[in-house]
Amino acid sequence: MTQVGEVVTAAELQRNVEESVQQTPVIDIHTHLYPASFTGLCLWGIDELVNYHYLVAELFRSSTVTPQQFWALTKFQQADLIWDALFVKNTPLSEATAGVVAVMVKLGLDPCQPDLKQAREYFASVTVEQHIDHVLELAHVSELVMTNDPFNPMERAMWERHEPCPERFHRALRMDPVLNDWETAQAVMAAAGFKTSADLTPQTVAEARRYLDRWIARLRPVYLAVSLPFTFVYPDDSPRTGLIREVVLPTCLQHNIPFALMIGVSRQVNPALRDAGDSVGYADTASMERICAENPDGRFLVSMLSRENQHALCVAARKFSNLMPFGCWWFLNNPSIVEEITAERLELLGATMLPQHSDARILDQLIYKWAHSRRTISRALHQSYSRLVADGYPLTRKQIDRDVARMFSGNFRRWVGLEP
Ligand code: RAT
Ligand code: ZN
Repeated sequence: MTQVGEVVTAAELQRNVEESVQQTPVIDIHTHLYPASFTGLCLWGIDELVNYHYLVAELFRSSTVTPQQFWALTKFQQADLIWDALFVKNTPLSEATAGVVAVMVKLGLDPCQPDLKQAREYFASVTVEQHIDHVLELAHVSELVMTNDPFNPMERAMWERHEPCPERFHRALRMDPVLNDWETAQAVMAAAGFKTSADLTPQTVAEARRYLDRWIARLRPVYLAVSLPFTFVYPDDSPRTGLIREVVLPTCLQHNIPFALMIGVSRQVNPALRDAGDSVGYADTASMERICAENPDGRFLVSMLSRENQHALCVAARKFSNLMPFGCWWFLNNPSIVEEITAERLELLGATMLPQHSDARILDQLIYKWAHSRRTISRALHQSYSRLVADGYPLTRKQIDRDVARMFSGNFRRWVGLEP
C-alpha cells in the first residue's frame, strides 16, 4: 500500500489512480434529479429507469412498434415492451442499456429475468427517502446540482409552496425560454405580474431582471443555465443577444453567479419520439470566446454537445481563464468518447476542468453513470500520469488525490463560491 506522501512507482500507478478515483466523493454538477418532497419530479425505480428517453430511442431500432402505439401504452406497458425488446431479445450492449444492467446488479437484482417482476418487487419494498441515501452512497456522490426551471408550471408551483430541499441538492436556475423562446418567457413573466413585452424596451429589461432576481432569491442557485441550439451565434441580431447582454449577464454579475451554457442541441428532429427526438449539431466555439472576451468578470461553465467542438473548447479555455469546460454531455456520455475528451482536456488544461456530470434524470442512474465515468476517467488519468512518471517525475499519491479532488469537487466549489 502506497502511503500518501510516498512516490508512486510505475507498477503501482494504475492501482493508486483507480483507488483515488473510486474513493473520492463527487459533486454531480448537472442532473435532473429532485428531492423526495418534489412528488412527480423525483423519479426513481425500475419503470422510470427502463423508460429513460435514451432507451426509448433505442426501442424503435429493435421493435416494430410505432411511436404512436408506444405513447398510447401505460408507463408499465412501455417498460415491459422496452425490457423485452432491449434486454430479453437483445444483448444490452449500448451504454444506456448496459447502465440499467449495472444498476440492477449493484442493487442485487438479476438483469437476465424474462420480466420486471423481481425488480418491481424490490422497489416496492423501499421508500424513496431510504433509496436516495442508498443510491448517493453507492454512487459516492456527496452533493448534486438539480435543474430548476421556473418556466415549468409544475416545478414553479412546488417552489412557490416552499417544498423542503435538503442542502446536498443544490439548485441551478434553468431559463431556456428566456434565450430560446422569448415570447413564451415574457408571457410567463407578464402572467406573474411583471411588466414585460415582446420588445426589449428598458422597462422589459428591468422587469425581466427583477423576475430573475426573484427566482435567485427563492432558489439560491449555484449557477444560471441554458441549453442552446447548435446554430447559436454570438452576437447576432436576434433578441437572444440583447437578452444575454442586458438581462442574463448583468444578473449573473450582480449576484456573483456563473452562467452555464450547454451548446449544440438540435431540438426535435423527430418529434414523434418526444424527449427522445432531439439530436446534435456542430456549433460555433468562437461565439463562446467572444462572450468570455466581452465579459472578463463573468464566469462561464461550458459544455458542448458535438464531439467535433471539444478540441476548440479546450483551446478557448486556454485563452480565457473565465471559461470552465464541463462534462461529456448526453450523446458524448459514452466510455470511448469520455476517455478521448478527458485525455484531450488533461493534455490541454491539466486538472483545471470538470471532467463529468451525470445528467441523471432517474435517481438510480447515478450508480452506473458514476461507476462508468470513474472507470473511464481513471484510464485517461493513468495515461497522463504514466507519461509523467516515464519522464522521471516523482509523483506521489497525495498529488493524485489532490488532482482528483479538484476535478471531482474543488474546481466546482471554487467556481460557484461554495467555499468560504
Ligand atoms: O441528457 C438529457 O437527458 C437531455 O434530454 C437533456 O436533458 C439535456 O441534458 C439538457 O439538460 O438539456
Ligand atoms: Zn441535462
